[in-house]
Amino acid sequence: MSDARFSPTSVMSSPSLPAVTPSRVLLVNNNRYAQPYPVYPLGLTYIEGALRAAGYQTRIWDALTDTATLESTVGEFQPDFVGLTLRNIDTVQCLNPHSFVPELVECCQRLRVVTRAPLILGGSGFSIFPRELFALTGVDYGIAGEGEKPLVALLAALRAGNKVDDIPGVICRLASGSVSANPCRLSGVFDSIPYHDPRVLQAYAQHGSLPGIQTQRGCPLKCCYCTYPVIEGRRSRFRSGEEIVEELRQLSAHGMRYAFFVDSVFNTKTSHVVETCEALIRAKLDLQWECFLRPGGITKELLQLMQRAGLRHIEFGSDSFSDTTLASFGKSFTFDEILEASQLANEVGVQYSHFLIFGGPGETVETVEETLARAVTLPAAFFFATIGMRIYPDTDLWKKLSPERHGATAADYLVDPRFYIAPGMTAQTLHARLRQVQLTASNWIIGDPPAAFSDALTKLRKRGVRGPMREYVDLLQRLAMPSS
Ligand code: B12
Ligand code: SF4
Repeated sequence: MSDARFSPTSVMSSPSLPAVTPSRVLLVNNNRYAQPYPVYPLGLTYIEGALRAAGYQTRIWDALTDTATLESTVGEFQPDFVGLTLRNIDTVQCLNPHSFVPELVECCQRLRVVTRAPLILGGSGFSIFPRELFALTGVDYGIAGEGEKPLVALLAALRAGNKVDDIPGVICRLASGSVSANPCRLSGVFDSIPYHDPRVLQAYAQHGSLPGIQTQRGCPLKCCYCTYPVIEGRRSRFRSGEEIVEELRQLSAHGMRYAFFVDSVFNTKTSHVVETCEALIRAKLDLQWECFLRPGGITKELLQLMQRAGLRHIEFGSDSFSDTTLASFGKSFTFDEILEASQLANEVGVQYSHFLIFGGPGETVETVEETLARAVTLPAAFFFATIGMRIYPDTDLWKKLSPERHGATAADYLVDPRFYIAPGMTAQTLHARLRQVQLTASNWIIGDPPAAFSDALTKLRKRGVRGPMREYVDLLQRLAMPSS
């Protein structure tokens, strides 16, 4: 494949490839982050499924689990295109931030040394800062938002020498040298079928990862900090119960017994939960799962149905137990609903955790104390606490703060993770307060779990122990608790 054919500045006049030319696409996952456990590259499985359906040969190179180097894989596979996924931009730890962008830039540079294939970047992290990451990494193309159809369209256009600057979500350099970024156009339906490469799936299972499944895309709600509607769109698109069962059946056939429903919120629509769970009950799969739920609109009957369908653990995206703070975060429920959902989960015997954000807009010392006092009233609950609110472009928080007015750009917020902390508190004072709580209660994790906890969990998982992290937390966190 000649260099000129795919050079980013000449795509519009490139000659077409003969139709018989086989095309190989290497898919690169550079995510080595293993907190809270290594996360299976689900986005790439959907991309791989779409590429295979379109007749491409594919291979995943995974930084965490591949024993072959990136360079030797490129040498052996000889890709015509390389697709890279960027999931995490940084660790989202206000007190100890670590950006993954330099590692991605280095990965692109390594690829440039060993291949002339065009580099195409996508993924959830990329979709939050597409123009900025496109510029920083120097890749040839970017695709923001869901990637299956746009990537297949992009590769077809490149192979045919056609224009690419009208494909939804695509970012590219034009012949003039300027950058074109097309608006994302989401598919009306969510009908993608992932391809689970047994090699990658098993390697992640060995590392203690829970395989993911997505039952819907999009979130219509408007929490002030949230990037999910930016990544997936605001319009919900649901898969049918039968499709979901089919995908879980595939995972089950690969020996998976526990899965993670990665939907931003599984219960955006009660009828979707009912349809999915009824299909799962009919299918009698030997598989349990966990999911994110919003606390509003949960009934005992719904929880029992979910439990019969395999639900073992709920992660509530509650954010705060203070109604004042919930309202200023733009949440659509109140503490009474959180309490009721927690009590119901406890009553029917489903474990649950609450994700909390301390120090966001509207937070005061009083609301922090209100949240801590109310946490004690939730039966058998577990808490994951984050300090500060990461500020992302295109969110209500961004609009409210308008960093541009103060001379900052989105690029500044990409390379240097920035967090909102409400007036009257600092990340340090919040951390000190939460540490006081944690020292007397083993059901709190602040930020990432301690390294010793993650190591112990990985060892358990390697011995075949599966299930939600929460089940080992009481014991393991005591083992890992720092002495100070
Ligand atoms: C579920 C989830 C989790 C679960 C994962 C469970 C599991 N077993 O899989 C848990 C809770 C463990 C988790 C942990 C973390 N998460 Co998380 N998580 C998510 C969530 C909600 C869904 C991810 C997902 O699987 N989506 C489904 C797949 C199919 O979509 P996708 O990966 O985006 O892929 C699509 C497109 O992006 C695109 N695409 C993907 N790759 C490629 C490649 C190419 C070439 C192309 C063209 C397109 C393309 O096409 C795909 C199909 O349409 C997202 C938010 C969101 N709505 O996206 C956050 C999200 C990915 N997480 C995020 C973060 C930060 C984390 C943590 C660092 C948080 C922490 N401090 O603990 C950890 C890191 C984990 C790790 N080791 O990597 C951030 C990442 C961006 C950022 N801000 O840095 C997100 C976006 C949320 C946010 N805050 O904005 N997470
Ligand atoms: S935090 Fe959850 S409910 Fe709120 S907008 Fe984001 S995905 Fe939707």
